Amino acid sequence: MTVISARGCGIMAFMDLSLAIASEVQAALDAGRPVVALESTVISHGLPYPHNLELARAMEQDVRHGGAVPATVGVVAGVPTVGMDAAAIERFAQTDPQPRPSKVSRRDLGYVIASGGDGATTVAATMVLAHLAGVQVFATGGIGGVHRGARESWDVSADLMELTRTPVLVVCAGAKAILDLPATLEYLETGGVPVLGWQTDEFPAFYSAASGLPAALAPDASFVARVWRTHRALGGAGMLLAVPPPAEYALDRTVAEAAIECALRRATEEGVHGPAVTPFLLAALARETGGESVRANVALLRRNAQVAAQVAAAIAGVV
Ligand code: PSU
Ligand code: MN
Repeated sequence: MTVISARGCGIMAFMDLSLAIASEVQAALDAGRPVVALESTVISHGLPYPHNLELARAMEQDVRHGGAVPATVGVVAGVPTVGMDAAAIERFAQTDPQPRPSKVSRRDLGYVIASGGDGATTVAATMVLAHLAGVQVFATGGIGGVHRGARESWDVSADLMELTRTPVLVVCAGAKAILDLPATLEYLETGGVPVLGWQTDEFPAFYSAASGLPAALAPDASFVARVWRTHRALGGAGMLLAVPPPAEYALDRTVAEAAIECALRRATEEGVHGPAVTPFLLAALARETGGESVRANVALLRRNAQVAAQVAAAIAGVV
């Protein structure tokens, strides 16, 4: 592995892969200072414009306020990038440019890189690139999981598999209630992925704090850092830290559930399947709840960025 300086960013070259790492990110990694990775699918496919752009900027600010360096991850014109610049983030957020960045999970990385396109990385693909760059902590909204009806559709997000193999600590608000949450937790248990709850022993259901499902209570960032180091020393890979959504933005559980039912029905009626399912459901939910789901989504993403910065600082040993 060699590191060559380039315009404003370093290029880390692996055998057949060059990774662009923003110089600020590389400097922090070299000095052992905290870095928090952020994903780009939530920008391109998770939230409507302009909320997505405001959110991308706000999350970077939140990470900085927490004393860490943000690294938004994506494939920019065929270049896998850890620490996208403002122009790239803006392009990924825009609705107009054609073609739009594609949604890129682990299996799609090679294709989008080889074809020189823009790729918005999911949780799985962001973990892959963050880990190659040496970033340990990643903040997102919700991870993908086992979809309802997976027994017929086999729709299980690649995020889950990635957590079982790639050592990145993912800070999230649990998995969206559009999913089968008990089945998602079963998968994570089988895969040896610890599921910690941030100051709670309940696994959050994204739009609301309550799911009735368990998480392992983590009282503070230094505790999370100790669990992480031990998990890694034992040969473990990914780990989840689930943060309940801020109470003032949380959606009422019955309202959320009704909106989800409706969104799922429409997805079935319209024959939506594959990678299109999650973006479709998110957009349908936003309409169903008159934008309330988007406000909740933004609030919890920002909270997760703040918590991730604290945890990254504890892992780096700077607090
Ligand atoms: N959950 C959200 N918002 C999102 C996603 C999930 O609340 O934007 C995105 C993430 O990028 C996640 C992906 O990795 O959807 C999962 O997609 P799929 O279910 O197709 O694996
Ligand atoms: Mn899927």
